[in-house]
Amino acid sequence: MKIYFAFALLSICFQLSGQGLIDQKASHETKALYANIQTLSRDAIMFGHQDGDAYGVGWTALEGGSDVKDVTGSYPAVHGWDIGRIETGSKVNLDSVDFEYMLKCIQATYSRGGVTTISWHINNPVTKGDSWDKTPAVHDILPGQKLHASYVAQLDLVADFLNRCKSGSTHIPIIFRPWHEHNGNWFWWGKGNASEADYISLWKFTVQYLRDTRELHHLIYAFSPDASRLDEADLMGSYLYAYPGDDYVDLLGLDDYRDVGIKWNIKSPKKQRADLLRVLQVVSDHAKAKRKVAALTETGLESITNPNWFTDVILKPLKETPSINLAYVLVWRNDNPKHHYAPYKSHPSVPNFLEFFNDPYTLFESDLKGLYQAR
Ligand code: BMA
Repeated sequence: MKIYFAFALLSICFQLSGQGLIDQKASHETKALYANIQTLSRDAIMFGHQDGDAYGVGWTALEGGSDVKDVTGSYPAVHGWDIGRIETGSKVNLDSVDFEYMLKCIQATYSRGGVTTISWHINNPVTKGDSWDKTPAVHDILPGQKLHASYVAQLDLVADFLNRCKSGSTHIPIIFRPWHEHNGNWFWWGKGNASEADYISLWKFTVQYLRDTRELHHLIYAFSPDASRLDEADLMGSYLYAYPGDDYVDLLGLDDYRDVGIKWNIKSPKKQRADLLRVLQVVSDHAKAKRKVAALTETGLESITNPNWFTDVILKPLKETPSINLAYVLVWRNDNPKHHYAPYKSHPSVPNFLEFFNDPYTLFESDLKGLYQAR
């Protein structure tokens, strides 16, 4: 009897501590990562950077290179990549990152204890144009439709790459974030270019194919609407536009460039701060109610024109609002001096970024311990 109760208790504890993963066969490391980032989000946030290991301002494909590491001495905790163009058989992604190089970086990240997330700026399957080609295409690639077989062939290329994300015989857990910013109208899978029902079908098919058909069990699926298209009067309802359901999403994300100082937002910094916190509170609360993880999956101020951006716009507001619990905040890529979101050596925001780095609330790769081990 005692033993039975001990087991029951253990299983309840297990359920309470992050049983949100939609893949019942998720690998040990994937389950551990999910539970651990959920736990750490209670009093800290990991810092992430897109493409940061492949190039930065003034350099490209330098093994071990990273603007963030140059400035702080540590890699970011979260390493973002994009596999757009992999579906065409291209050897490089839409921003010229070599997929073999990407794979090596993903393996190196895992061996150091860091986290990898992957988005997918997939080309338009109807026109072969890029993601921003708005020609309707979602319906055509659904099961039973005329381009379905070619979509499956493309998904196979994605699955092949994800399947190669291994360290020895262990698959490296990946936060996979397809079909992002779908409530905006700028991508072919976005609102206005695809129906809500078709978007949901596409999401569900994609998950089922990768998880059940291709049997990939190292993926954490992230949903990430864009803040700029949410309805102020109905944040939660509009956030859940085209939500595929709790059985198809692990991580509730938000891409928010609007509330962090973007040029066209004429609201005062104080109002933007309030807007950012309000929407993140909704996402965080929703994740908690569903026992899932929340994150600020994309943000940044292009060229960091406010040198105190990292502490004033991100660190202080989040740290001062302990009810918002996010696993990570990821800033976009460092392409050139006019298009970069993390500092590089000699950038005026460096002292402020070091303050951000040194604050115990922010986690960089050097702060991470045992994320892939169950606690
Ligand atoms: C955008 C810009 C583009 C890039 C795309 C995908 O925000 O950075 O230059 O091609 O993301 O990474």
